[in-house]
Amino acid sequence: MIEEFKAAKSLKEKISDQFDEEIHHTNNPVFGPPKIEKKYLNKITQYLQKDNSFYFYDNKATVEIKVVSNEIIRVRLAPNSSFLSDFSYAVNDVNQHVDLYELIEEENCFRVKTNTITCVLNKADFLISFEDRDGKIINQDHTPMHWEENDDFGGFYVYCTKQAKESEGFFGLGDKSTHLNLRGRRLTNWNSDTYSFSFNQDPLYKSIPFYIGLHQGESYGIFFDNTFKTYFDFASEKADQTSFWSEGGELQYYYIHGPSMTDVVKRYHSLTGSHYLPPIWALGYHQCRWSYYPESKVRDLGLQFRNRRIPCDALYLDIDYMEGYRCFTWNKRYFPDPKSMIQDLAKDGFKTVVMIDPGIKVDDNYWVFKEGKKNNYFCRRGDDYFMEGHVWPGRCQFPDFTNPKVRSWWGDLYKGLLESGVAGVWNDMNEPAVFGRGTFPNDVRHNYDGEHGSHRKAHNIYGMQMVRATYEGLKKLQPHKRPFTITRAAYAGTQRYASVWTGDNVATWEHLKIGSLQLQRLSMSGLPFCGTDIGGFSGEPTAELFTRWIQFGVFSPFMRAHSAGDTAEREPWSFGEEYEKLNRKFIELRYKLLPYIYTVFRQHAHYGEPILKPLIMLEQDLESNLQREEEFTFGDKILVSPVLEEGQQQKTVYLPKGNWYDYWTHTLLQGGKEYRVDTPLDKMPIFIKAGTVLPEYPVMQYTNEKSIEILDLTIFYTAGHSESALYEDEGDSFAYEQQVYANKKFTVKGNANSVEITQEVEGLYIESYKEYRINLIGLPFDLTTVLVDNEIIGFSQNELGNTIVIEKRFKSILLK
Ligand code: MIG
Repeated sequence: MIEEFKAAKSLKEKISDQFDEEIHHTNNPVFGPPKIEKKYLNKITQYLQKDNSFYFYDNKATVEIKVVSNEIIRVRLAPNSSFLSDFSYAVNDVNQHVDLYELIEEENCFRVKTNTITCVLNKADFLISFEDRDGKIINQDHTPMHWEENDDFGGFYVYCTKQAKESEGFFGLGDKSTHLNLRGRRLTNWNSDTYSFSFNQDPLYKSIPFYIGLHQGESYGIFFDNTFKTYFDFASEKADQTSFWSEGGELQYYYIHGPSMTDVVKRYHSLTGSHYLPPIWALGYHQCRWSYYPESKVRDLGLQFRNRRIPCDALYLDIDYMEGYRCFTWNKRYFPDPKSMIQDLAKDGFKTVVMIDPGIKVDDNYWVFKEGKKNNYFCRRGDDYFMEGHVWPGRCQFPDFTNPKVRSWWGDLYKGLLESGVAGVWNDMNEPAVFGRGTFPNDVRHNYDGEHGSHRKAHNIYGMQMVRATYEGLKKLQPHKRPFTITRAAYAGTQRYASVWTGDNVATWEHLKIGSLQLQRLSMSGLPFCGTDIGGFSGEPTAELFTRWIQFGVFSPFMRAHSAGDTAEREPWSFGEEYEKLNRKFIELRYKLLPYIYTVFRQHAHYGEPILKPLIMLEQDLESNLQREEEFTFGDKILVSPVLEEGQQQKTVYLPKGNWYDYWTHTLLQGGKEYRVDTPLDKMPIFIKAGTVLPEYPVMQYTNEKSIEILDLTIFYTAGHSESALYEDEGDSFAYEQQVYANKKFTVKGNANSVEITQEVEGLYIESYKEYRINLIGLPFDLTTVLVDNEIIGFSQNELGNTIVIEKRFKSILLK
């Protein structure tokens, strides 16, 4: 029988006795030091409760089980019973609302229970499992948690091995360039600059140690919050086991309950934060290249967009705008008067986004270097030398972004750029990348917000802390503007500070496919504002490939074309007139869909809804969907299946259950089966969920170019009850925090011979338009009467069907 410890003190005493027994007397070397070997948790001998944390002890190690919310439980292991400090760059909130929790001791186990889940700890072997409310085991240890002392660096290698069920699928883990289902793969998290990476190459730029397991329609998540080099083996080495382990730090993970995959992702966001609502211009089309210079070239680029009537919101300046690649300077030969140039571009509706890298040139005549040196802001090696390495500017030192003082200094450095009118910042090379040796050596020291550590501990969060400094700086310098930042390296939680792109891809059809996998995966891994370099960074796309990539770009959360400097021109018009027309058509589509896209971002910011949902998230109960990876939705209402093959004139598309309308023809299709869809180059398969109220803006050359006079709402009929949202606000300010937004909920109730549409509006924002033009698609009856708030009004017929124009604050419409 287990002896219950009532006071924390007695367990502490027990733990320190344990340490005393282990002291080795070095002046009496009769025995060699103990052999280093893996050690496993043993029989549970004692336990202790402190509020919502429960401690279990096996005479040597202690495990903490903490109830974070009704659906989230955190597990931590302290091999010698002393926990590391409870600090995380990823997690915002470990003390969420919990309705109730309790500990139940049974003969063979302990049960830590909330009203939704139970964490079961076996007394005999310390195996841990998680059960749902019905007692069904969702996830369980295969082997007790284990560790091995690290003789070189101190601390432990830590391991957790769980059972992998037969046919269980695994998803998540960030930017991995492999199939959506990770089963059968072993992957590593170690941020790496991987120019021209290939399919299955690993690791890449980002480390997101979060995955979702899915078995027989039920899912759960595991977030292994450990910033050291981590590994995941998804039934690869052994078909019945999934393991994750790390080279240091603490074995600390969160079990996140589902059973819906979307709920797992939302709950993961409740821990690590969601992406804030970006400025709406960040959702337009962006044009980038390494590099647009000099000034005349940039101005010409802007002119071309406007003359050719191709919408565009942002132009990017890559490293060549700087003086000798010195961050926060301008090359005055290329850009003699950046402020005037940026102002003129702004008059034409272009935002200017500039690159900033972490490497600061070692140059005693360069103010940034001087300030950093004077204040001791640069990273140092184990023996106190400065961390020096070559990057674009030549020999560089690197700010320690894990030091809050350095972050605040770095944030303020943007002052000059913002005064010149720069609207957004692009942080590159922050894995960190160093020419030749790849990244920093392990002995580099970091402040780690006072927690201190070597580069082994800080490597995976270095880029995140850099872009955090950037984000916080922009926010502080321009408190009324939403920052726009983009980063290449990331760790879990980076979505609070930046959008991401997938780095240096290649202009091949295979890379278009990889990009689609990466963006779907990033979206289910908590980094929803993501994009690829449209067209491929290195190499030359054919005209057809570029157009197909633009099409995919319309449904990429971040839509930016980018290319390396040694490639041919890569603008939407670079491939001749025929293709220019096609590219324009699809960029215009992005702008038409902006009110929908913006609403999807709001739903992410507010509720943690993923932006892209791969098909498996929509129908997770169908095992056949485990293999599908080309169809995904953008938000809940638009499903696409980008064309990913050369010369493809038709493609097979699977539509999940429910009814869907072909966006182009308005043909109604029944879901739950596959269709052969025509895919000439001027089309990509796009489907709208039946029941949707889809808002569309008129095409503009950039967001907010004109005030909208009438808003198009297209109602895609279905029988039964469906809801849609529309969110609008000022687009670039924080006025929405004072309720200056218009958040609308449309409810459509369809019957065989009538449709009722109701609108609820919340918020104080006044839209520029006064009316809606409502287009009715797929009514199953001939329209004879339209009642708006109980009054009869007229309707008209156009090529799309029936149309009514009504005042925007209507409460209900009845169609008969
Ligand atoms: O060593 O700034 O991924 O987007 O154009 C290459 C030049 C550095 C890598 C980025 C790419 C960017 C390029 N950069």
